[in-house]
Amino acid sequence: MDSRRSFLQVAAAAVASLGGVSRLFGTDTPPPVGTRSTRPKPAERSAPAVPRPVITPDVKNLPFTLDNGTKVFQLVAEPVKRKIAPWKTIDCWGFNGSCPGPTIQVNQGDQVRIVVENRLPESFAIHWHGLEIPYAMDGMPYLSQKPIAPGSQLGYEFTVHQNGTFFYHSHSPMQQMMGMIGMFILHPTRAHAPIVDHDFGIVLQEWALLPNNTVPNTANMEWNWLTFNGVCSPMTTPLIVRLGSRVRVRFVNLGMDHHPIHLHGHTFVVTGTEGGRQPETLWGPANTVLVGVAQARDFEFVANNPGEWMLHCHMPHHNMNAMSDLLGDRMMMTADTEDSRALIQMQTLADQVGFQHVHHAPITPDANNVPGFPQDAFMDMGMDEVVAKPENNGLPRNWSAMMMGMMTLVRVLPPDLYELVMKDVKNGYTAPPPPLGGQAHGEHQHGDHDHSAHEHAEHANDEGHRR
Ligand SMILES: [Cu+2]
Repeated sequence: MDSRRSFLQVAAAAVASLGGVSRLFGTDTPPPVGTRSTRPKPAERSAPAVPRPVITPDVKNLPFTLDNGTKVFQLVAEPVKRKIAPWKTIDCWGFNGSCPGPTIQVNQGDQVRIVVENRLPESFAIHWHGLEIPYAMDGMPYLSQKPIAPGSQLGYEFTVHQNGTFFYHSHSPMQQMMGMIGMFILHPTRAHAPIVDHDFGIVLQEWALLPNNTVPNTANMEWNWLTFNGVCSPMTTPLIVRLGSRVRVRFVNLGMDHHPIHLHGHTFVVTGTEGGRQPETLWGPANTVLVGVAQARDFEFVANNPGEWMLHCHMPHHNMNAMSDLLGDRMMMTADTEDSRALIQMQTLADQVGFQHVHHAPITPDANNVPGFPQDAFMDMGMDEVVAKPENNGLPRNWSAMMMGMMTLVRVLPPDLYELVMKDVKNGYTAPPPPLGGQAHGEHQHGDHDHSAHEHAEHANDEGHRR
């Protein structure tokens, strides 16, 4: 049996079984859960230490050429169309066709030249956030330089002597809120101990988008679309890690709000800030880290607990989309409505994208008579097919139903499954999501609003919903 088949069989069996994903990992020899291993073993301290490249899911790296030892990057500021959700493409600004801009990765001690070209309709300058570089390179319009006019370019050149998680951004506030930010990773000359096996970076952004409008309202003070690396969950690409590995995740925030980032199932230590590596004496245990505006936070943990773990901003409205009342008519009503009306809204959305609206979790027969209903009942909207990609292979059916806004998964996979998923990623193989459970599902559309709440509840139970 080839490995692809065996993986799919394992995954399908796991999804079919009650308890779903826990079966995927087996229970014979559970690894130690909750153990903190922040102290490196002696062997790790002396190991050869070339830092691993950082992976920024859904955002590419900026390539460079070498000019007599100088790393030369071409950074192009331009309008970008970014699909932030399957039914929402926005007109933002970014770099090299990407928002956030592509990730720049260099090594401590590198001589770097970044040629910045302006293809925007207005002038701008670029600031290297946190970098200790000559004043002339600081990117302050009218102070350290003239603004870069549309159609022109400017080279910034400096030597990096720091290491850590930094970012670059336009120094003009409205341009920032149009998306003009990117990660700038400065790798240390030797990897920090304990050495990490996986290193990820995520840019936090929020957007104010009026209904049926594609241009962010940069002057707004409330936000209705929240993104990790430019996409809302479930479009976010999961972080795939091997069970037992040490993982670093880096966050940067250039928005108008703070984001308490929370990881399920593990305890981490904050090992770095926007100022670089923190001394080990400051590594207190945590599972949530507040990433304030203009800040960076790195945290590390040992992925010793197998599962599909959520990593998300814990601000309730930040792990949802389209929640704020930007016009008189709310996009999603959470009060003064009832089940069938709420479901029509969701079905309308599902029809736009072209996916089947999977039925929501069970509700009581008298739900419509309970003040406050519905709250989250109508919001689960599985769209596994629409967001299918190799990194999602093997996830249980309808996994995407409650994934929204600033959210992703850390998939802590045992070695065999890890290898299979990574092989799929390498080969670009997307497994078809498992079929919907229950019969006659396809005929049961939410557009039929004469279904009673009782029928809803029964049907949801038929599907063997996980919740
Ligand atoms: Cu948040």
